[in-house]
Amino acid sequence: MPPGSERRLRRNNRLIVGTLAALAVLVTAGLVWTSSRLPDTYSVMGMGHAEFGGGPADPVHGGHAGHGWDGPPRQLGDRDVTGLTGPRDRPPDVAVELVAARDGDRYTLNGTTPGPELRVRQGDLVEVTLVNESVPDGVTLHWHGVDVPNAEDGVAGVTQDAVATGGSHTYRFVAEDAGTYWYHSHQVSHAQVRGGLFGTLVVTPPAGEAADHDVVAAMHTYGDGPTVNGRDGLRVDAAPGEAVRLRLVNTDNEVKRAWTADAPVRVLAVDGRAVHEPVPVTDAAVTLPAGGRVDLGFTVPAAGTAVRVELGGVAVVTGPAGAPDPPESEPPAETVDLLHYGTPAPLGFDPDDADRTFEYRIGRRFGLVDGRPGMYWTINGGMVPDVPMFVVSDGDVVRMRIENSGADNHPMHLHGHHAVVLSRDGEPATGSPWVVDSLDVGRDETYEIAFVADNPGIWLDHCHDLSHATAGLVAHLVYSGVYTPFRIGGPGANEPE
Ligand SMILES: [Cu+2]
Repeated sequence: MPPGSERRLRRNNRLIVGTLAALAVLVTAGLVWTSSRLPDTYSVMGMGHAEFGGGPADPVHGGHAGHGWDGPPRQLGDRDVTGLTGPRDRPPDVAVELVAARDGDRYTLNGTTPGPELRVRQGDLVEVTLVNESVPDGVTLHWHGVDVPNAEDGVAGVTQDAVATGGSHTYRFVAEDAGTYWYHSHQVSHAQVRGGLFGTLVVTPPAGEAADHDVVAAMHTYGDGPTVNGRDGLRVDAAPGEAVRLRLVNTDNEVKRAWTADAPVRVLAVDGRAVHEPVPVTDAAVTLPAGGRVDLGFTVPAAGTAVRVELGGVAVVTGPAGAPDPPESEPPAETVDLLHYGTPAPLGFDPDDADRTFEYRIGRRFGLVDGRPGMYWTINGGMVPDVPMFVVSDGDVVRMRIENSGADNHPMHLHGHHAVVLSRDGEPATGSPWVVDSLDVGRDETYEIAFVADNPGIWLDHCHDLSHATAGLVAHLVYSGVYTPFRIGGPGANEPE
């Protein structure tokens, strides 16, 4: 062989090897990309991996690892979500129609945002008919903090199909627990909630317990800054000596603080659950996680001055008509620590005798989801769709340790249940039972919570910073034997986050 052709051959070989290597990289990247693609439609029943928390496994949710999750579940459960409804066999005590509409980035219910304030009495059977007039992506209503039966929970693709334009859906539930709640769409919620598709819901206690003034204040940021009930401030006329219950609702994605320099306040309730023996505090703020509620109690000063409750850029002023607005006050350095506020009371169950114990460890890393590279949240090390499905049985006492090692806070919201906070960073709770449905887990914080699994269904357990939820911070709690026929995507174009 002439020396020149040997060189050419070596060159050609190098070229072939180089081409094959480049091809291998491309094919690998392509496979990774393809395997990260989410199916157009899938069931949350089949996604991720089941965790049993030390309790018995369940054949319906038997430890699968994401294989075939775009197909039907391996075995149908004996309890279909659609059967887990509120009472259908008697007339409602309260019937409301809410008509959803979209105009640009703004969403309304019955022409307003927030939607109408719903006030019902404890024990009422509530019927709400949601009509979608003009929201192209479809809508649902989730009753945030109300432990409704699963079929009434309003999560697109999990408990129902999103209501398409021109359609309607009727929700029915008994308002069993007095307290402050809110409702919002759980379809494309990161856009719809921020854009205004929400309202407040108050369940009033039996007569005799009411304050002289019972006021709801929804704290919401639209495109153009903070508002209270959609306005730039709220004024309530109240005489000296009168008692006020101010129900704060944080409908934003960020944690909020509220405070006043004008009167001692008591934290009467958190997330719709009464605080036991709340003491008056001065010079301390209360915090509200995204989605959380706090009821403040105070008395209009005998001197006839007004009380200005600061909500961060907006305020609620309560006082005699004509009394001047108090000046704005600086945020106090102190914050009411609910871990030690109020006094203990029986929980009604023993968290030390748990049937299941789960970890909910939140992290963050680079990855591909649905072919899109980016930073994504992880739960127990897995990235969506490889997130845990926490499996419980009816009546279980459940403990959960929520650990946040990320650089951001996460307002964790468990649907369908209230949980009691046991500890933060190992420090035990010593005050009133601190009962929540929305708990802000700050950066590098760890909380232990416990609850009783007393509401069968399949429930979201997710971050209520809805921009985090869209980036994968969503897991599910499922009861043994429960099955949902609904699917993410599909004919309903369901997209809960
Ligand atoms: Cu978050």
